[in-house]
Amino acid sequence: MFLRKSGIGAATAALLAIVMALPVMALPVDYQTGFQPAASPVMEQIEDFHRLLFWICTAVSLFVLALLVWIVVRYRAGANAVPSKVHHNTLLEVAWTLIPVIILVFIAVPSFRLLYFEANIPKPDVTIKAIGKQWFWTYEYPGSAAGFTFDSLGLSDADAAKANKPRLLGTDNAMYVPVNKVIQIDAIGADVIHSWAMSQMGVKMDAVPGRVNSTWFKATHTGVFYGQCSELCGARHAYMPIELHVVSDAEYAAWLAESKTKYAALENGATRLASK
Ligand SMILES: [Cu+2]
Repeated sequence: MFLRKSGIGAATAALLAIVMALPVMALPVDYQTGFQPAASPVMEQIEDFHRLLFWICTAVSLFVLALLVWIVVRYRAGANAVPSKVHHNTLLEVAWTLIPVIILVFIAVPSFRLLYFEANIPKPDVTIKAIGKQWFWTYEYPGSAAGFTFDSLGLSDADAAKANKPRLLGTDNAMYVPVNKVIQIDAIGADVIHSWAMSQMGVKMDAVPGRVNSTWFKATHTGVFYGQCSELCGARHAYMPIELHVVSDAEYAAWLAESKTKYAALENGATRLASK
C-alpha cells in the first residue's frame, strides 16, 4: 500500500529502510497520569507550566486543608463552648483578597508568555495545510511544481495489526516533516469543525470551515508520533487519527520525491473518497 512500484526503485528502497528504522514514540498507556514525552519546544514549555501549576495547586490545597483541620479541631463545640461573635477583621479580609490576587498574577505571567510563544509562529520552513473531513485528513504540501495533496485515512483494526501500527492511531498515508525545522500547520475544516491535535508537539488547532487557523511546532527528534481529531465531528470522529513521521532532511527530501510520484494522480485538489 504505502510503497507502490514506481520508476524510482532506489528511492523506494531507501524510504522503506527509513520507515522500518523509525522508532515508535511513546504511546498512551493504561493508567497513565503524566503527559507523553515532549517533542517540541512548545510542549516542553507546556510541561514546565503544568509542573509550576501543579505545585502551586498542591500548596494551596494543603494550606486550605490545614486551616480546615485546625478550625474543626480547635473550635469544635466541646473545646469552644462559647463561640466568638467577631464578624469583621480588616487585616484578614485584605489578606485573603490580596494573597489570591498575587498568586493569580504569579500564574498569569508565565501563562501569557506561553500563549504568545504558541501564537507567534516563527518563519516556517515547511507549511502544510491540514484539511479535516468527515472522517479523515487531507494534507496539502504546497510549493508550485513540487506540491501535492493526499488523504490520510485511519486503518481498520485488521489493517493496523497487519501494518504493525497502533489501533485507531495508524493511518494508510502518514504525513512527513523534517526534524528541527519550523512546521506551520494551516488547519481548515471542509465540512464541520475538526481539530488537528498532536499532544507530543503541544499542538491542538481547531479546523473550522471557512477560515484558516495556523499553528506550529518544531520536532526536536525523529520518530513516529500519533494524534487524533480532537473536536467532536460526527459518527466516525474517533476514526480519523494523525500519523506524523519526523525524519532527517535527507529522508524528508526522499519522501517528497517519492510522494510527488505516488500522489501525482491526486493532484489539483482531487481527493479520493473515504472508503472505510
Ligand atoms: Cu474530526
